[in-house]
Amino acid sequence: MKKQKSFTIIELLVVVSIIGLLASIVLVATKEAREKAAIARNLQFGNQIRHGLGAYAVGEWEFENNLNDTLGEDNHGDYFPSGGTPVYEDGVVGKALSFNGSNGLLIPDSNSIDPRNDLAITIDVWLKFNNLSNQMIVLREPHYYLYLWAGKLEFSLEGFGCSLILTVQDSIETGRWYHIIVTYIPKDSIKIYLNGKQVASKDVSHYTNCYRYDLDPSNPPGTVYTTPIEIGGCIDSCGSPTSFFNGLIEVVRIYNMPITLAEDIY
Ligand SMILES: [Ca+2]
Ligand SMILES: [Ca+2]
Repeated sequence: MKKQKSFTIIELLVVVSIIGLLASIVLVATKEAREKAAIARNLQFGNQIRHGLGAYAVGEWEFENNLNDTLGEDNHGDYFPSGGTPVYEDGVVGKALSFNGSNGLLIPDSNSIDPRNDLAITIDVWLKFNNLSNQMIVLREPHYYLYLWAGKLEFSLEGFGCSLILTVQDSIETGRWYHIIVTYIPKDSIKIYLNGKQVASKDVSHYTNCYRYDLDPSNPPGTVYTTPIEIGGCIDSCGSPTSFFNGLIEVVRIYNMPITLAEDIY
């Protein structure tokens, strides 16, 4: 008589756990593939902006084992604290500058970092947070500030005296790479893109009566924008250094022109 084959409970559990393990491997592999594809798309998009707006570059700091400006007019960075040694770690595609919560970078004032084109600005940053304390990412007094505040990403445009603040409501996590693009289209809108998605926008077309420091006759040309660009902290313009960034910044690119896009990058 033929003996009927059957699974014991233990065999069944082994089979189920193997299936579960295989499924989780596939899921992880799929998630990793998706994340890699998203990073590739964002890198490509950053390169397209660079290609399109390169002529309007304030500067590009890629932190490939140096603090040099690789696109603007030699607006190279000065490390803070001066005399300190920059630490570079692996980033998204190359090296990233490590910020430990007490160091930062200053880009000294020059005519080429001053605003023009009606204060138009586009900022493109890749970064990873170590913690979610309040911290500055990049700023230029009295023009723009990109920072993390109460766990939310915020951009503030100050050149109007109107304090135009745009907050991203999406949750921010530590240990994850973010590609952030902020663009201000003069007299039209401010937009923030996070990993390819438009996550915040503000219509500013009705802010027509705002005060502008650079148009005030009591501020002669050249006297308004004398500050450095500050990356990773409010180092120079806060009286005493504060709000230091803690994490990695792979690249910062700043342009004096806006980008106009459909709602999402992809
Ligand atoms: Ca880099
Ligand atoms: Ca200046």
